[in-house]
Amino acid sequence: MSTLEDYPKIAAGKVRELHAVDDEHLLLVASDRISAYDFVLDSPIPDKGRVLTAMSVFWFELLADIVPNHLVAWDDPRIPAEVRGRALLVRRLDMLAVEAVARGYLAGSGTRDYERTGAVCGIELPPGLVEGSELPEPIYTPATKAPIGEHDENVTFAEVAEVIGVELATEVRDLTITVYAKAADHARRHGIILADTKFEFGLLNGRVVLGDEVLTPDSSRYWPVETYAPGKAQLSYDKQFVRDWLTSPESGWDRAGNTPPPPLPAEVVAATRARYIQAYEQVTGRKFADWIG
Ligand code: Q0Q
Repeated sequence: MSTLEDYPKIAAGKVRELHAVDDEHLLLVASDRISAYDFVLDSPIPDKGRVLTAMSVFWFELLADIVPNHLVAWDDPRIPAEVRGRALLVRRLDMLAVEAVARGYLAGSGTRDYERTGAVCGIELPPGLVEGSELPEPIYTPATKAPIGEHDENVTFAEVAEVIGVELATEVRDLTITVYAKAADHARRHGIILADTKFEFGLLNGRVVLGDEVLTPDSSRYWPVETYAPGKAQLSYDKQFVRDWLTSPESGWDRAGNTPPPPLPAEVVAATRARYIQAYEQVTGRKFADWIG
């Protein structure tokens, strides 16, 4: 049985790592770290890595009829025991240099773009939309990959086409919308609004393949249907307990300053863990207790 040290780390994000297994395979490892307000918090959320890995597996399976993916295995002798359940053995892809973002609702940078220009990524939207509005139909708002800690920069379809060619840019755009629409429909029928998501695609033997994690609360905005109301910032399905505590007087933290947030109280950690598990079980209809690791 291998250990993680056998696999050189080739990339690291705020809460994930990528290791090389062999010429054809990588190991995508999810940690229990959580980020909020652009900080990685000192307090890990137990099982967050396993829940989000299980979520990606569910979505890859549900979407396999409309998009090929890079997933090889989640329970395999090549996956070290120390990360079993929170690591995916994946095919090595030639990643496309675009963050393929689909938006079904107005939120975050999209709202700021819209308020300033009436459009998002150059896509004109009808007047009168507000923060949280459902869009008439999902839109594709690609972005360039930013270094860790910086925000991706929204770009137009034409700018993407300049980098990867119009044919690939078109296929990535169409896949992004189609895959998002199917996932958002499924989630909504299970009580969760998938407001937007970010996909990463790569090439394998000339085919466009879905890579990275997919449709997790780290790569998507998950909103509870029961509290959804356009006209204000929506509650986060998974991070609201963390955000509320950090911005409460109890934490003593000044969000406007540049100091790192304090550690989370045990009850906020426990409640957040429970929310990740609840999101998984609500979306997949599976029991998290049945997941490996
Ligand atoms: C690849 N990433 C993401 C990342 C830092 C993950 C490169 N199958 C693949 C994948 C995947 N997934 C990648 N490259 C080649 N083949 C994924 C953005 C970055 C930590 C974890 N970067």
